[in-house]
Amino acid sequence: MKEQDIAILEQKFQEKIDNDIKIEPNDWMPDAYRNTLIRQISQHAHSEIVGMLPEGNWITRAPNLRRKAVLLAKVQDEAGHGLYLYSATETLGADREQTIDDLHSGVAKYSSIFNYPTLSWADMGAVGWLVDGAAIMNQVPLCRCSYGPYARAMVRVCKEESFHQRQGFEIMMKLAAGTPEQKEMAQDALNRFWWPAIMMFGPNDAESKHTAQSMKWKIKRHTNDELRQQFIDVTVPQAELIGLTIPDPLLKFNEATGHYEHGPIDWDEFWEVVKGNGPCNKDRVDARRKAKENGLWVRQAALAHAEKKKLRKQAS
Ligand code: FAQ
Repeated sequence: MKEQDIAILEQKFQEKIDNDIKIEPNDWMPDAYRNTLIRQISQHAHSEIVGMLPEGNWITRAPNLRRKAVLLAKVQDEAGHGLYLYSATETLGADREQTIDDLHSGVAKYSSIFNYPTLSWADMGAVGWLVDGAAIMNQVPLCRCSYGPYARAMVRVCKEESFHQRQGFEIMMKLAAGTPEQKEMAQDALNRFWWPAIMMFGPNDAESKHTAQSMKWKIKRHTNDELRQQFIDVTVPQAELIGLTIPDPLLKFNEATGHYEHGPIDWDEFWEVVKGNGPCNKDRVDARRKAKENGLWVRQAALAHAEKKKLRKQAS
């Protein structure tokens, strides 16, 4: 295609975006837009799937049947989210197996938060309250993403995440109102998960290499720092309500701006975790790699069954 023709297509594409018309799989789109979406959506899918591991760790040890059933359902929801998102990457022409192999080989990223261990039952509360809470803050605007299949997948995902956030908060609320040991457990979980949850929103705006372009394409509707601030503003009063302390001595409410100001974020820790050097990176990727290897016979059996069914149908 001539350069001039591409320029016209790009202009029409941007006009559609500026007018809030969704881009659908068969529409023309610039390669860079397609690649940005494949990168973000596949990393999002990997996060959902790897995100099952820290909570899956507690299913067999949930304190009662009700908690076990709820946690099991939540972890299963995360698997569903991963599957919608892998399907969304396929609408862009990505090969699902390749994207999964990219996770296993370390080429593709997934959210830094899932490289922290879940050491106590209270961590199930902290993950639901803070991690799902941060995920919703980031994902509600994605329901208005310019790419149709991603935006539509996010509508259901957000409904489920909001249930997850409430179940996490309810665990924390109960523990915080329990015995001194239970309250201490809840506080300890908050101490360990607060800063990693703050980091989930990604590098600060000055360091974020993709935000400007992604906002122009309306893939992202807010910057990383805007969403991080919204999350802090919403979450601090929730902690106060249940009598827990945010582990940030510099946190203070600014009457003039109506926002909380927070202490410095340890970006060295964030980048170390993103690079693969967090406390659980190796375990997480190993677990996913093993799941693929151990599930090979199931995939082969399903394919053989489908093939047999097809042959039987052709013969009849
Ligand atoms: N961890 O230029 P930016 C969940 C990377 S789902 C690791 O700002 P962008 C559900 C980034 O990829 C949680 N890497 O990038 C659940 C880029 O590297 P690249 C996941 C990170 O894309 C709950 C580089 O840094 N949510 O929790 C992180 O514009 C409970 C520069 O960054 C999504 O994926 C990080 N935290 O903004 C499941 C939502 N942050 O790719 C189980 C969709 C940044 O060039 C239990 N994604 N990086 O090699 C997004 O909204 C965006 O991709 C951001 C990053 C905001 C994550």
